[in-house]
Amino acid sequence: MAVFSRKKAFQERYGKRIPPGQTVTEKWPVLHHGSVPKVDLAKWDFRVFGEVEEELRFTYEEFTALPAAEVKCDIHCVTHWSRMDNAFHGVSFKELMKRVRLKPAARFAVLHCEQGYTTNLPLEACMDDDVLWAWKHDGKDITPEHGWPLRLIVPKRYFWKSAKWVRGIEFSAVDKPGFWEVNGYHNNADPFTEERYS
Ligand SMILES: Nc1nc2c(c(=O)[nH]1)N[C@H]1C(S)=C(S)[C@@H](COP(=O)(O)O)O[C@H]1N2
Ligand SMILES: [Mo]
Repeated sequence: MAVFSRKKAFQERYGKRIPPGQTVTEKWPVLHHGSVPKVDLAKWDFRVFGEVEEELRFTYEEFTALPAAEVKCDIHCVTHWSRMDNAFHGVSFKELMKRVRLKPAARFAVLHCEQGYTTNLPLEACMDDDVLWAWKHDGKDITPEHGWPLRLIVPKRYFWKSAKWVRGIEFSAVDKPGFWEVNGYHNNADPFTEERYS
């Protein structure tokens, strides 16, 4: 009964913002493959490479000094939970791209993370206004298990596309399915059409 009425209350509050097959939670579950990396900010860098005229490298200080942006968004995990109204702070994808000179062949992005995790996105999905390189959530530093010191946030896709502990982006002429994408998850990952598994 309690569960049912909570569900109804969320449905009334958020309506069509809840994708099919999702249940709203106020907690923030932790999900990933492998262990939480120990990150030394002095050695940390962020690399831009692949189909670019010139490779770029940022230290943490340089990256976090780029013009900041806030994104308010809902998180939808393929394991059926959604967390509504998250406030992330960081640098927008578009802001970073002002510094990147792409080669004409670049059509896809591969996010490269600590410990070899990757995920892939079409470039145009990355260029959405709500895509953010984030290090704060609801006013506080993102915790290490949620991806500190830097994670990508891609609100319009299931959350496995939101790479934690990200260390670089590769631009590519061809799509390169990432860790979960080669392990049975859908390549596109739109929560509203339930693109969960391939
Ligand atoms: N580097 C890295 N990022 C990752 C993952 C991972 O295994 N490694 N898992 C993804 C998956 S499957 C999910 S559901 C979300 C979970 O993010 P959260 O733990 O902050 O909820 O992170 C995504 N980002
Ligand atoms: Mo996930």
